[in-house]
Amino acid sequence: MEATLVLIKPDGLKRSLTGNILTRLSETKLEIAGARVVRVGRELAEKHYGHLREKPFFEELIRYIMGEFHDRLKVLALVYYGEDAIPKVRELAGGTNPEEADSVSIRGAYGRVLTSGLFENVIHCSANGEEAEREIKLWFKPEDIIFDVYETETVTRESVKEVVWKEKKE
Ligand code: DAT
Ligand code: MG
Repeated sequence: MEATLVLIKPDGLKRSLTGNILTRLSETKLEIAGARVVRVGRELAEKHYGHLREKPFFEELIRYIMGEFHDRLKVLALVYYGEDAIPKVRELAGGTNPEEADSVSIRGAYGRVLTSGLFENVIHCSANGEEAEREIKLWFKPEDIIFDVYETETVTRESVKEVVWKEKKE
């Protein structure tokens, strides 16, 4: 059993593809173990795509995942869990370049290539176990996932500031 990270990217959200994508992913029979709507700041974006820092399309990729091209400043982040979760989702997602991806795959059906050359490919999914662990730990806290997909520990922190719901005064 393994976990994989899926992101529905800003183009997927803007074009109302969430339902279609989740339906396609349900074909895998994998379990959704976590889900968050996330506003992606530059720091998170650059960490997520850190392995592509040297690529000529890096800056555009960062702005894309931050939602700057689709006036949707968010992504939907999901953790799928189950047997062979990583290759199952990868296969359904299709190749990185949507023009070369299998036409029945999610990226093949819904992705496109911009004139700049950037691949707007609708979803992200982890490529292998090592990346899945790094990415899931970047996007999720242990408490946001319904089971411990990786080892956890309990630490006590003094004077950590936390935003909580304001109590209503009757
Ligand atoms: P994947 O998303 O399939 O794991 P990746 O990790 O190599 O692929 O790249 C991350 C994203 O960067 C990818 O989804 C789209 C963009 N990208 C990758 N290679 C590209 C290229 N040659 N030209 C334009 N965009 C590219
Ligand atoms: Mg990748």
